[in-house]
Amino acid sequence: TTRRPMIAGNWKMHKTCPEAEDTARALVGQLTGKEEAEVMIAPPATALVPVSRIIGDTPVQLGAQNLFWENQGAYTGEVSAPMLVSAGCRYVIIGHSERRQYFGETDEGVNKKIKAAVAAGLVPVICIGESETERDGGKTFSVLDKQMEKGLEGLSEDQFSQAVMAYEPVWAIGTGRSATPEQAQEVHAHVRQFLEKRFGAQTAGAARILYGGSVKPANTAELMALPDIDGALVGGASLKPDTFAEIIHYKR
Ligand code: G2H
Repeated sequence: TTRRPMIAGNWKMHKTCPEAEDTARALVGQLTGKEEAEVMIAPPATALVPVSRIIGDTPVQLGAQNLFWENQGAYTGEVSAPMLVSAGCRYVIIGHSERRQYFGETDEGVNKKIKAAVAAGLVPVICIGESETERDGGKTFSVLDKQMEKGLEGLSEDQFSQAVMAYEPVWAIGTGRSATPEQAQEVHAHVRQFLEKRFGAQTAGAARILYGGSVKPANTAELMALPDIDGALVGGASLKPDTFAEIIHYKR
């Protein structure tokens, strides 16, 4: 199976509309259109529409950072999957550790969000990861298994088929401390094994598993060289177009 790598930029709560437009424009200017990796950016919700107009039919894909699982209704402050589609999104990040940590997101909520995304035709980028205490306590695999079991509950092979997984060790997020390539590869192989048991060899072999957590130009190539790492979910280093373009062009 050949998996097209993916380099995704999670802008988190950064950039006003004009700042987001400038960044998107500069990023498009840095790309040749012949990138090996698929490129995705996830601006804050307010900037989705203006950024979508700028990236148009360039190779840059648009993603949202979150959604709510109902399509519409009295849910003040929330944004639904069909609304994201109408804003030009193809992807949506679901279950990021910051949402779990600061906004009480649970595996059950993640499960509903994945189903809502898929039903609307969005591709979910499903985040999982262990905390430092969990890793130090030898619980990494059991924590990830539980996140995947509950997060993917009731999902058919067909519903999962397009989904992207993202492994983000919480202790490596925004800390400058990245997982070693060996640590990351070990977990990615485990995630793929889980997917194989759950959905079969073909779907597991085709699934892209991204690594996230202090990815920067200096560590991208060695992470991307590993057999089960199919891309990166980049936070801080995706905010500057030159830096993000360096990551996208990691081979050179
Ligand atoms: C992990 C990552 C992007 P950073 O959250 O999702 O952020 O690259 O800043 O560690």
